[in-house]
Amino acid sequence: MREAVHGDEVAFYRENGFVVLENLLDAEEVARWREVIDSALSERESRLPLANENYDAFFQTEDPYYDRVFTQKINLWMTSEPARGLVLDERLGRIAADLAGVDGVRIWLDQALVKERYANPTAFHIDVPFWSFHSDDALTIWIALTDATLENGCLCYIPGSHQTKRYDNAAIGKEIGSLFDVYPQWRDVEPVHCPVRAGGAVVHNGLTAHGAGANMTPRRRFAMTVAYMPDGCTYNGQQDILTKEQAEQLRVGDRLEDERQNPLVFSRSPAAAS
Ligand SMILES: O=C(O)CCC(=O)C(=O)O
Repeated sequence: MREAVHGDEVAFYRENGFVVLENLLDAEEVARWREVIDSALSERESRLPLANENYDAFFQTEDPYYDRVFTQKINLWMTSEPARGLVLDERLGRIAADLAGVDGVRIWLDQALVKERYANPTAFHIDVPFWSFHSDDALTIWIALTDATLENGCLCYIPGSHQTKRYDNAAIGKEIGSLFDVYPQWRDVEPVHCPVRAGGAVVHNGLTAHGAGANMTPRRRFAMTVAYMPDGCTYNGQQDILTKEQAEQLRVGDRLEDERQNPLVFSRSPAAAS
């Protein structure tokens, strides 16, 4: 695994809100990730670690269109020991912290996102407004476990959109461009498509507008993603992927630092790391 990001990658990321990291994993590592994540997926029936009734209504509602955007399984690190070993890798956390320019990061969530053969496109959206904290520095490392191509739905970004720093959003629904009704200033910005070979990754800021095309091939596009929040983020009152019980116990402004839910993956502080 690549252990570091270069200065020009950091500069590109900060300016554009995304960056492509080719060869993050080598071929052996890709094979291992694919095997581990495939097996974690087959052991997991529900989208989240517990049964649906423990979560927000969104996760209990059937939506046949959304289900055909991707197969989405969240927080596999909680239900698969081998997946935990891969997802909570400190080297990925360091890359996240270096790109964001923060001292430490906690995991917010992981997601396997499998765009099945002939799956629907992913409508443009931004990520942080869905989540239980506000931060301009949260980010996702999206790792391609199969080649992600223009034909099968590689990611696509509106460059510089993270600099708007607003938390209004659009649903990942049938209208792929409804985010541009919320942010008309982005409608005419040329999107940047980011094909990436298996083992490569794209990293995007949680406020960067992004989407993906349909999978127009008879093969699945397989990605594993890890989303990080800077250490010190606080609860904003949105339940998102937390259980009802967790949400009831949290007050707006509480730090999200429960090691069972949001472990510290990387920290520059020797005290926190020990
Ligand atoms: O994989 C996709 O199609 C969308 C990914 C995405 O929205 C994300 O990782 O934030």
